[in-house]
This record gives sequence, C-alpha cells and structure tokens, in this order.
Amino acid sequence: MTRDLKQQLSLYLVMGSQNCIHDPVTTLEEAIKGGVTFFQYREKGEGARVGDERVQLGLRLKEVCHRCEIPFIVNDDLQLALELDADGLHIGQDDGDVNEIKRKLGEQKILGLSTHNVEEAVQANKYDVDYIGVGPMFDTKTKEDIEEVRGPVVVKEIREELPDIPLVGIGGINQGNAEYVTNAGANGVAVISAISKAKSPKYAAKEFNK
Ligand code: TZP
Ligand code: MG
Repeated sequence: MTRDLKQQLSLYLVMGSQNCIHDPVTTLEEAIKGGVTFFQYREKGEGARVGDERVQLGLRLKEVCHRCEIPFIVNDDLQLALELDADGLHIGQDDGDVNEIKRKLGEQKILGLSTHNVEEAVQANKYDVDYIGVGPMFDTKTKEDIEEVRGPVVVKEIREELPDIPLVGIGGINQGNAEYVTNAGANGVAVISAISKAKSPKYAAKEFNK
C-alpha cells in the first residue's frame, strides 16, 4: 500500500450501513471503482449496527479496502480499530489524549483528528496526528451536532498557518462544491451522503474527479 497520504486523501468516503441506500459492501466496492481513495468506517447513530454485527461488517469493508489497495480507517473507537486491525483511526476533539491514542493505536498507523478552526489545527499539528479533517464546510443533514459553518475560508486560513499538513474538508460537500474546498488548499474532500446515498456510488465518485 502506498503511503503518500496527501494523494490518498483526495476522495475520502466516510460511511456506515446507516448512511447507505444500497448494501454497504457493494456501495464501497462501486465507490472505489469510481475513484474513492480513502475510507472511514463510521457505523454510528440511528440504525447503526452494534456489537458483533458492527465488527463483522467492518471486517468485510476492510477486506474490500485491502483488495482495492486503499486505507481502512475506523471512526472514534480505538478498541474497534485494534480489533479490526484497521490501518488507522479518526477521532474528534473530545475523544481523549491524542498522543496516547496514537501510541495505543500503533505509531505506524494513521491517526486523523477533526478540527474546526486555525487554533485547533495548530494544536493538532503539535500532536502525533497524520492528517486533519476540517469542517463543516457547508450545511449538512448527515451530522446533527455540527459546529458553525464557516466554509472553505477556514481551510484557507489553516493552509496559511500550516502549508504542509495533510488536510481534508468535510461537511455538505458534493460534486458541485468540492472545488471550492480544494481550491482553498485542501488535499481532498471527505464525503458521506454525496456517495453513500447516490443511485450509483460509482458514477457519483467519478463525478468528483472531473
Ligand atoms: N463531520 C463533520 S460534518 C460530517 C461529519 C462526519 C458529516 C458529513 O456528511 P455529508 O453527508 O458529506 O454532509
Ligand atoms: Mg468523534
């Protein structure tokens, strides 16, 4: 698996079964065929699988990622990431001591951290973090407890402070507005519904690469 993280972040699909209108394994396979380069398993919220079903789906999605040579990242849950032997973990601001989580995860694994402004990004850069998510870029219905929407300008502000940090925008991104996020300096875009709720996840992913 190549480890040029910035390139790998270019089209980052985040989802769990609760986000999909088709079978999640098929959704992921099709999305990767369409050009998805990074995947986060976020089995969370209403309708999400729990317990062993959550683990089993994770294993199947990891198998798809590895067959297609893209990283498999787990959202929030360090224990699940370890149990699934994921390639990495993505955490939020309130998920605990970042450096300690990285140590427990494994130094060779990928750790992503959600940030919302320049201050959090500058702090993230001091931690043992491999990339940051910045959001919400636009209004979204997918996540309820979102911070204020300030748009791609936040990415621009962070880029000015941190020219080299691997960074993706997230929140309300679709095929029509993604370019504002990358033009502001993001290495890629992270999306849930624009791909997971598309009639054709493959076509939806392809449309991002135009
Ligand atoms: N974090 C910030 S916004 C968001 C997450 C997980 C939801 C993004 O979903 P969508 O459907 O791409 O707006
Ligand atoms: Mg979290």
